[in-house]
Amino acid sequence: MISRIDLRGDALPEGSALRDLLPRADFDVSAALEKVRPICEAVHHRGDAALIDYAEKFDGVRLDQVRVPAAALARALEELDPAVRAALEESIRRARIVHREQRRATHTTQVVPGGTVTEKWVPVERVGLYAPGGLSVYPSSVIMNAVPAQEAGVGSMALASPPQKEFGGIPHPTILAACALLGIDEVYAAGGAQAVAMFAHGTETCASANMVTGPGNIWVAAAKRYFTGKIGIDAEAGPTEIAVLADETADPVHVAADLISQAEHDPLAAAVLVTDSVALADAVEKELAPQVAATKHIEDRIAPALAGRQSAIVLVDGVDAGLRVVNAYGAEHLEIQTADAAAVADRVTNAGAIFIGPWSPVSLGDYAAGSNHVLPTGGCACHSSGLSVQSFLRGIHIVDYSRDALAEVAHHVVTLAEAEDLPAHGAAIKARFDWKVPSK
Ligand code: HSO
Ligand code: ZN
Repeated sequence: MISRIDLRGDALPEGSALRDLLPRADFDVSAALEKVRPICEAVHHRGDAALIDYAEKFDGVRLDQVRVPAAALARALEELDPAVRAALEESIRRARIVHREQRRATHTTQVVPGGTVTEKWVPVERVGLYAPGGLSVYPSSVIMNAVPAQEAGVGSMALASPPQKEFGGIPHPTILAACALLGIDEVYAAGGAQAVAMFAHGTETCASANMVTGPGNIWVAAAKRYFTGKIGIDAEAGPTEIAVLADETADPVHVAADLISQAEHDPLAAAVLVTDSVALADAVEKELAPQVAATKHIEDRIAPALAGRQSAIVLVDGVDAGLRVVNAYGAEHLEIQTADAAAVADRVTNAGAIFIGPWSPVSLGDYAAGSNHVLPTGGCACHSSGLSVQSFLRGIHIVDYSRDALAEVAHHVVTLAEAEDLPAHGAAIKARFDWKVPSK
């Protein structure tokens, strides 16, 4: 059901050589780029008409309009199961507690007397949020995208999600209900690359956005890449990943359940156990079969995800070697199920999010820890972080120097301008001092 990679015995290789030994899914966004190009161009040139045509082609439903009427949002909230509503509200409440504290204050640094640089943090003006509607209808992801944007102070936010034939062409009702709970009233029935194009260019009914965030399939990732530079994006989210670093103290029942929990997302999802305990590896493997058999999405997602080349049990010599492996891997989610788990977690340098000990499973973080579940995949945790308030802010430097403060540094500016053969730069300084640069 899951393969083994035995890294015991020999010394572990360094850096990317180690990473090459570890399992990972293929997620070739560049190959999808050419396919999304005509879609992006059609939405640019034909606007709503193109969106309506693509809804018919890809989602099998002919829309009268792309904008979802307010009444549909209100109805979705009214008809939402009260227990789901309570859980979503708690998830929103906890996410707000964490993300509110990520706000950044304006900060002024006095560089020299009379010379200051202030950094002020300004939210992106308008954000387009994407919520998938295929394998994954995740109102929790609407929360994880919207809350940091709202706490950052983003003034305008719209959401797009594919039209669902069985609901008469509106997006899935739980997505609409989540929007209503979050106060998002601008919602569009548009999916895939065409939804990203709608936000990037704007159409007759949807104003263009400065940034597009949210999970999606490979077409959404390719469209995000296509528009990068024109708009900001969160990340090109690939298939989800869980790595568990565990020793003989871990409970194999928990470890197996947690590996399966993320395999449930996608046949390309990755579940990786890194352990120095053969006894634990055997026990987890024994646990997997009955636990998989007892769950729902077996054939279509969990079994292929666990059997895929992206998943494995990796055997190592000790927790230190395990740390080297998980740091080379850079998992989206990393659980530490070892003795003294907090101290081990302290030594992790590459991960999207870390979950410490037996009572902090990834599922908790997916829904209700307060942390964000939009996290870097595919090893991007080695250079990027998950979604946060910071993702929606721009830091703007404000330079304010007095005459004396400029005079004090003028000769250095002129010298560097001359060294770069840019005399007009120096002239802009000299002109302010009657062309006689004060010397120090
Ligand atoms: N584990 C996914 C998020 C999610 N899980 C949504 C359940 N619903 C990526 O972090
Ligand atoms: Zn999940």
